[in-house]
Amino acid sequence: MITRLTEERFAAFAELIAATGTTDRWLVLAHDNPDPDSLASALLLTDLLRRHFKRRVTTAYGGIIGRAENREMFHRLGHRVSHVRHLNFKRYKHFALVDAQPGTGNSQLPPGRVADAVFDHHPLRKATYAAAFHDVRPTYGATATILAEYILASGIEVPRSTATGLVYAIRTETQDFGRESAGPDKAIYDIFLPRVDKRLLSRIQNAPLSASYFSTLHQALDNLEGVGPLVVSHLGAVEQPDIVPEIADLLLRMEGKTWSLVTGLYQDRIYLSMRTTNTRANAGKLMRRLVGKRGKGGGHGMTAGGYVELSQTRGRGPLALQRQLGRRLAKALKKNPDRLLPLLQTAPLEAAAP
Ligand SMILES: [Mn+2]
Repeated sequence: MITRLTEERFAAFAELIAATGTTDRWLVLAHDNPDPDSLASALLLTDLLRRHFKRRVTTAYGGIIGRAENREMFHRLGHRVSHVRHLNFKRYKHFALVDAQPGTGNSQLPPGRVADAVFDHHPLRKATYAAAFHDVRPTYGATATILAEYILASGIEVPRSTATGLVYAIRTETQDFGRESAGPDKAIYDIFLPRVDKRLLSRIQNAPLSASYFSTLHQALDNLEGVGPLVVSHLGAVEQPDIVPEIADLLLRMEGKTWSLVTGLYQDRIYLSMRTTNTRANAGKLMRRLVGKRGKGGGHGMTAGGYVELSQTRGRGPLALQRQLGRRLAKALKKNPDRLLPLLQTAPLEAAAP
Protein backbone atom coordinates (compact mmCIF):
# COMPACT_ATOMS: atom_id res chain seq x y z
CA MET A 1 0.00 0.00 0.00
CA ILE A 2 1.38 3.38 -1.01
CA THR A 3 -0.43 6.29 0.59
CA ARG A 4 -0.91 9.64 -1.13
CA LEU A 5 1.36 11.17 1.48
CA THR A 6 4.11 8.69 0.60
CA GLU A 7 3.73 9.39 -3.11
CA GLU A 8 4.21 13.09 -2.44
CA ARG A 9 7.05 12.66 0.02
CA PHE A 10 8.80 10.15 -2.22
CA ALA A 11 8.66 12.63 -5.11
CA ALA A 12 10.10 15.34 -2.86
CA PHE A 13 12.84 12.99 -1.68
CA ALA A 14 13.66 12.05 -5.28
CA GLU A 15 13.96 15.76 -6.08
CA LEU A 16 16.41 16.23 -3.22
CA ILE A 17 18.48 13.27 -4.40
CA ALA A 18 18.46 14.54 -7.98
CA ALA A 19 20.02 17.76 -6.75
CA THR A 20 22.97 15.87 -5.20
CA GLY A 21 26.06 14.65 -7.01
CA THR A 22 26.00 11.08 -8.31
CA THR A 23 29.38 10.35 -6.75
CA ASP A 24 28.62 11.96 -3.37
CA ARG A 25 28.86 9.54 -0.48
CA TRP A 26 25.84 9.08 1.79
CA LEU A 27 25.96 7.91 5.38
CA VAL A 28 22.76 6.26 6.63
CA LEU A 29 22.76 6.29 10.43
CA ALA A 30 20.67 4.06 12.68
CA HIS A 31 20.28 5.26 16.25
CA ASP A 32 22.68 4.19 19.01
CA ASN A 33 22.28 0.65 20.35
CA PRO A 34 19.97 0.05 17.38
CA ASP A 35 16.81 -1.99 17.71
CA PRO A 36 15.23 -4.02 14.86
CA ASP A 37 13.21 -1.01 13.65
CA SER A 38 16.27 1.19 13.35
CA LEU A 39 18.31 -1.55 11.67
CA ALA A 40 15.55 -2.45 9.22
CA SER A 41 14.95 1.24 8.44
CA ALA A 42 18.65 1.75 7.77
CA LEU A 43 18.75 -1.27 5.43
CA LEU A 44 15.65 -0.17 3.52
CA LEU A 45 16.96 3.36 3.05
CA THR A 46 20.34 1.98 1.99
CA ASP A 47 18.67 -0.26 -0.62
CA LEU A 48 16.60 2.66 -1.84
CA LEU A 49 19.59 4.99 -2.20
CA ARG A 50 21.81 2.33 -3.71
CA ARG A 51 19.51 0.40 -6.01
CA HIS A 52 16.98 3.00 -7.00
CA PHE A 53 18.91 6.27 -6.82
CA LYS A 54 22.29 4.70 -7.66
CA ARG A 55 24.08 6.47 -4.85
CA ARG A 56 27.15 5.41 -2.87
CA VAL A 57 26.03 4.54 0.63
CA THR A 58 27.51 3.40 3.91
CA THR A 59 25.16 2.10 6.63
CA ALA A 60 26.29 2.69 10.20
CA TYR A 61 25.36 2.73 13.86
CA GLY A 62 26.83 3.75 17.21
CA GLY A 63 26.84 2.06 20.59
CA ILE A 64 26.31 -1.67 20.99
CA ILE A 65 23.89 -4.14 19.48
CA GLY A 66 23.21 -6.02 22.67
CA ARG A 67 19.96 -7.94 22.59
CA ALA A 68 20.60 -11.49 21.37
CA GLU A 69 17.77 -11.34 18.79
CA ASN A 70 19.10 -8.05 17.41
CA ARG A 71 22.64 -9.42 17.15
CA GLU A 72 21.34 -12.43 15.28
CA MET A 73 19.40 -10.15 12.93
CA PHE A 74 22.45 -7.92 12.44
CA HIS A 75 24.76 -10.85 11.61
CA ARG A 76 22.37 -12.66 9.31
CA LEU A 77 20.95 -9.87 7.21
CA GLY A 78 23.70 -10.06 4.66
CA HIS A 79 24.28 -6.31 4.65
CA ARG A 80 27.42 -4.60 5.75
CA VAL A 81 26.58 -2.24 8.61
CA SER A 82 29.62 -0.45 10.05
CA HIS A 83 30.26 0.84 13.51
CA VAL A 84 30.91 4.60 13.37
CA ARG A 85 34.28 4.14 15.09
CA HIS A 86 35.58 2.62 11.84
CA LEU A 87 34.42 5.54 9.71
CA ASN A 88 35.87 8.87 8.76
CA PHE A 89 32.90 11.24 8.76
CA LYS A 90 34.75 13.66 6.50
CA ARG A 91 34.31 11.22 3.62
CA TYR A 92 30.54 11.69 3.64
CA LYS A 93 28.78 14.51 1.93
CA HIS A 94 25.26 13.58 3.00
CA PHE A 95 23.80 12.23 6.24
CA ALA A 96 20.49 10.48 6.74
CA LEU A 97 19.07 9.58 10.14
CA VAL A 98 16.49 6.82 10.65
CA ASP A 99 14.27 6.06 13.66
CA ALA A 100 15.78 9.06 15.46
CA GLN A 101 15.94 12.84 15.13
CA PRO A 102 18.76 15.34 15.52
CA GLY A 103 19.49 16.64 19.01
CA THR A 104 17.99 13.74 20.97
CA GLY A 105 21.40 12.45 22.09
CA ASN A 106 20.81 8.96 20.71
CA SER A 107 22.64 9.05 17.41
CA GLN A 108 26.14 9.67 16.11
CA LEU A 109 25.15 12.54 13.85
CA PRO A 110 28.16 14.82 14.41
CA PRO A 111 27.30 17.88 16.51
CA GLY A 112 26.67 20.90 14.33
CA ARG A 113 26.12 18.73 11.30
CA VAL A 114 22.70 19.22 9.69
CA ALA A 115 21.09 16.01 8.47
CA ASP A 116 20.08 15.87 4.81
CA ALA A 117 17.22 13.48 5.50
CA VAL A 118 15.42 12.34 8.65
CA PHE A 119 12.93 9.46 8.79
CA ASP A 120 11.26 8.79 12.11
CA HIS A 121 8.05 7.98 13.96
CA HIS A 122 8.76 9.70 17.27
CA PRO A 123 7.11 13.07 17.93
CA LEU A 124 8.51 15.74 15.61
CA ARG A 125 11.23 17.90 17.17
CA LYS A 126 12.13 21.46 16.31
CA ALA A 127 15.72 20.62 15.35
CA THR A 128 14.40 18.34 12.61
CA TYR A 129 13.07 21.29 10.59
CA ALA A 130 16.69 22.20 9.83
CA ALA A 131 17.11 18.98 7.81
CA ALA A 132 16.83 19.39 4.04
CA PHE A 133 14.19 16.67 4.07
CA HIS A 134 12.20 15.01 6.81
CA ASP A 135 9.40 12.50 6.97
CA VAL A 136 8.27 12.06 10.56
CA ARG A 137 5.04 10.16 11.22
CA PRO A 138 4.27 9.67 14.91
CA THR A 139 1.11 7.70 14.07
CA TYR A 140 3.19 4.90 12.53
CA GLY A 141 4.11 1.91 14.67
CA ALA A 142 7.50 1.55 12.98
CA THR A 143 9.85 3.82 11.05
CA ALA A 144 10.61 0.83 8.82
CA THR A 145 6.98 0.97 7.61
CA ILE A 146 7.54 4.50 6.24
CA LEU A 147 10.66 3.35 4.37
CA ALA A 148 8.95 0.20 3.09
CA GLU A 149 6.31 2.49 1.53
CA TYR A 150 9.14 4.36 -0.21
CA ILE A 151 10.49 1.03 -1.48
CA LEU A 152 7.06 0.26 -2.96
CA ALA A 153 6.85 3.74 -4.47
CA SER A 154 10.27 3.24 -6.09
CA GLY A 155 9.25 -0.11 -7.60
CA ILE A 156 12.47 -1.88 -6.53
CA GLU A 157 12.51 -5.31 -4.91
CA VAL A 158 14.35 -5.86 -1.66
CA PRO A 159 16.23 -9.07 -0.81
CA ARG A 160 14.40 -11.69 1.27
CA SER A 161 16.70 -10.94 4.19
CA THR A 162 15.67 -7.27 4.20
CA ALA A 163 11.98 -8.26 3.99
CA THR A 164 12.61 -10.56 6.96
CA GLY A 165 14.23 -7.74 8.93
CA LEU A 166 11.30 -5.47 8.10
CA VAL A 167 8.69 -7.98 9.26
CA TYR A 168 10.65 -8.67 12.44
CA ALA A 169 10.95 -4.92 13.07
CA ILE A 170 7.19 -4.36 12.74
CA ARG A 171 6.46 -7.34 15.00
CA THR A 172 8.77 -6.23 17.79
CA GLU A 173 8.00 -2.54 17.54
CA THR A 174 4.24 -3.07 17.73
CA GLN A 175 4.48 -6.15 19.99
CA ASP A 176 2.74 -8.19 17.32
CA PHE A 177 0.21 -5.40 16.80
CA GLY A 178 -0.61 -5.31 20.49
CA ARG A 179 0.62 -1.77 20.96
CA GLU A 180 0.78 1.35 18.85
CA SER A 181 -0.04 -0.46 15.66
CA ALA A 182 -1.42 1.60 12.85
CA GLY A 183 -3.14 0.55 9.66
CA PRO A 184 -0.06 1.28 7.51
CA ASP A 185 2.09 -1.10 9.58
CA LYS A 186 -0.35 -3.96 9.06
CA ALA A 187 -0.64 -3.22 5.34
CA ILE A 188 3.14 -3.24 4.86
CA TYR A 189 3.45 -6.34 7.03
CA ASP A 190 0.97 -8.24 4.86
CA ILE A 191 2.70 -7.17 1.64
CA PHE A 192 6.18 -8.23 2.77
CA LEU A 193 5.24 -11.34 4.78
CA PRO A 194 5.26 -13.67 1.72
CA ARG A 195 8.85 -12.56 1.03
CA VAL A 196 10.09 -13.52 4.49
CA ASP A 197 12.74 -16.20 4.94
CA LYS A 198 10.95 -18.16 7.66
CA ARG A 199 14.03 -20.04 8.79
CA LEU A 200 15.95 -16.82 9.16
CA LEU A 201 13.07 -15.27 11.11
CA SER A 202 12.96 -18.27 13.43
CA ARG A 203 16.73 -18.06 13.99
CA ILE A 204 16.40 -14.39 14.94
CA GLN A 205 13.47 -14.96 17.29
CA ASN A 206 15.13 -17.91 19.03
CA ALA A 207 18.64 -16.50 19.21
CA PRO A 208 20.92 -18.07 21.86
CA LEU A 209 20.97 -16.11 25.12
CA SER A 210 24.30 -15.53 26.86
CA ALA A 211 25.05 -16.54 30.45
CA SER A 212 25.32 -12.84 31.25
CA TYR A 213 21.70 -12.39 30.15
CA PHE A 214 20.62 -14.91 32.77
CA SER A 215 22.77 -13.42 35.52
CA THR A 216 21.40 -9.93 34.82
CA LEU A 217 17.89 -11.36 34.83
CA HIS A 218 18.65 -13.00 38.16
CA GLN A 219 19.78 -9.65 39.56
CA ALA A 220 16.69 -7.93 38.16
CA LEU A 221 14.39 -10.44 39.87
CA ASP A 222 16.32 -10.19 43.12
CA ASN A 223 15.79 -6.43 43.17
CA LEU A 224 12.17 -6.31 42.13
CA GLU A 225 9.98 -3.80 43.90
CA GLY A 226 6.46 -2.68 43.32
CA VAL A 227 3.56 -0.51 44.38
CA GLY A 228 0.06 -0.74 42.90
CA PRO A 229 0.30 -1.24 39.13
CA LEU A 230 4.03 -0.39 39.04
CA VAL A 231 6.95 -2.82 39.00
CA VAL A 232 10.50 -1.48 39.28
CA SER A 233 13.94 -3.03 39.14
CA HIS A 234 17.36 -1.42 39.48
CA LEU A 235 20.42 -3.08 38.02
CA GLY A 236 24.08 -2.48 38.73
CA ALA A 237 26.60 -2.25 35.89
CA VAL A 238 25.28 -4.06 32.83
CA GLU A 239 27.29 -5.56 30.00
CA GLN A 240 25.27 -3.76 27.36
CA PRO A 241 22.52 -1.14 27.70
CA ASP A 242 19.93 -3.03 25.60
CA ILE A 243 19.29 -5.36 28.51
CA VAL A 244 17.51 -2.52 30.34
CA PRO A 245 14.54 -2.26 27.92
CA GLU A 246 14.59 -6.02 27.45
CA ILE A 247 13.92 -6.58 31.14
CA ALA A 248 11.37 -3.74 31.24
CA ASP A 249 9.44 -5.58 28.49
CA LEU A 250 9.53 -8.81 30.46
CA LEU A 251 8.47 -7.22 33.76
CA LEU A 252 5.46 -5.62 32.11
CA ARG A 253 4.09 -9.12 31.63
CA MET A 254 3.74 -9.58 35.39
CA GLU A 255 0.13 -10.19 36.29
CA GLY A 256 -1.60 -7.15 37.74
CA LYS A 257 1.14 -4.73 36.66
CA THR A 258 0.55 -2.10 34.00
CA TRP A 259 3.76 -0.05 34.38
CA SER A 260 7.39 -1.16 34.48
CA LEU A 261 10.59 0.77 35.05
CA VAL A 262 14.11 -0.65 34.86
CA THR A 263 17.34 1.25 35.44
CA GLY A 264 20.91 0.07 34.94
CA LEU A 265 24.45 1.46 34.78
CA TYR A 266 26.48 1.50 31.64
CA GLN A 267 29.69 3.50 31.32
CA ASP A 268 28.97 6.99 32.64
CA ARG A 269 25.19 6.82 32.51
CA ILE A 270 22.16 5.44 34.26
CA TYR A 271 19.93 4.02 31.52
CA LEU A 272 16.19 3.96 32.10
CA SER A 273 13.43 2.12 30.33
CA MET A 274 9.71 2.49 30.95
CA ARG A 275 6.81 0.43 29.62
CA THR A 276 3.07 0.57 30.10
CA THR A 277 0.04 -1.35 28.84
CA ASN A 278 -2.07 1.81 29.15
CA THR A 279 -2.91 2.85 25.60
CA ARG A 280 -3.78 6.39 26.67
CA ALA A 281 -0.50 7.00 28.52
CA ASN A 282 2.29 9.29 27.40
CA ALA A 283 5.37 7.40 28.57
CA GLY A 284 7.73 9.59 26.53
CA LYS A 285 6.57 12.75 28.28
CA LEU A 286 6.71 11.06 31.68
CA MET A 287 10.26 9.89 30.96
CA ARG A 288 11.38 13.42 30.12
CA ARG A 289 9.84 14.57 33.40
CA LEU A 290 11.67 11.82 35.34
CA VAL A 291 15.14 12.59 34.01
CA GLY A 292 14.61 16.36 33.94
CA LYS A 293 17.69 18.38 33.14
CA ARG A 294 20.08 15.68 34.32
CA GLY A 295 19.83 13.64 31.16
CA LYS A 296 17.77 12.91 28.06
CA GLY A 297 14.56 11.02 27.60
CA GLY A 298 11.86 10.38 25.07
CA GLY A 299 9.65 7.79 23.51
CA HIS A 300 6.15 6.95 22.44
CA GLY A 301 2.87 6.53 24.31
CA MET A 302 3.58 3.12 25.79
CA THR A 303 7.37 2.82 25.66
CA ALA A 304 10.09 5.26 26.65
CA GLY A 305 13.78 5.36 27.32
CA GLY A 306 16.33 7.76 28.62
CA TYR A 307 19.50 8.26 30.57
CA VAL A 308 20.95 10.36 33.36
CA GLU A 309 24.63 11.21 33.43
CA LEU A 310 26.35 9.61 36.42
CA SER A 311 28.11 12.93 37.05
CA GLN A 312 24.66 14.12 38.17
CA THR A 313 24.51 11.83 41.20
CA ARG A 314 26.10 14.58 43.29
CA GLY A 315 28.31 12.22 45.24
CA ARG A 316 25.50 10.03 46.57
CA GLY A 317 26.27 7.00 44.46
CA PRO A 318 24.16 5.79 41.55
CA LEU A 319 21.75 3.58 43.50
CA ALA A 320 20.37 6.53 45.47
CA LEU A 321 19.58 8.29 42.20
CA GLN A 322 18.14 5.12 40.65
CA ARG A 323 15.86 4.73 43.69
CA GLN A 324 14.86 8.38 43.46
CA LEU A 325 13.86 7.88 39.80
CA GLY A 326 11.69 4.90 40.80
CA ARG A 327 10.07 6.92 43.59
CA ARG A 328 9.39 9.75 41.19
CA LEU A 329 7.55 7.47 38.83
CA ALA A 330 5.50 6.05 41.72
CA LYS A 331 4.54 9.60 42.68
CA ALA A 332 3.67 10.50 39.08
CA LEU A 333 1.34 7.47 39.07
CA LYS A 334 -0.21 8.79 42.32
CA LYS A 335 1.20 5.94 44.40
CA ASN A 336 2.93 6.38 47.74
CA PRO A 337 6.67 5.98 47.00
CA ASP A 338 7.23 4.73 50.57
CA ARG A 339 5.14 1.71 49.64
CA LEU A 340 7.57 0.75 46.86
CA LEU A 341 8.52 -2.58 48.46
CA PRO A 342 10.26 -5.83 47.47
CA LEU A 343 7.98 -8.03 45.39
CA LEU A 344 9.50 -11.48 45.33
CA GLN A 345 10.65 -13.63 48.18
CA THR A 346 12.38 -16.71 46.92
CA ALA A 347 13.27 -19.26 49.54
CA PRO A 348 16.38 -21.40 49.00
CA LEU A 349 15.62 -24.94 47.96
CA GLU A 350 15.69 -27.30 50.89
CA ALA A 351 18.26 -30.04 50.82
CA ALA A 352 16.68 -33.33 49.82
CA ALA A 353 15.92 -35.58 52.76
CA PRO A 354 18.28 -38.51 53.02
MN1 LIG B 1 11.22 2.80 16.07
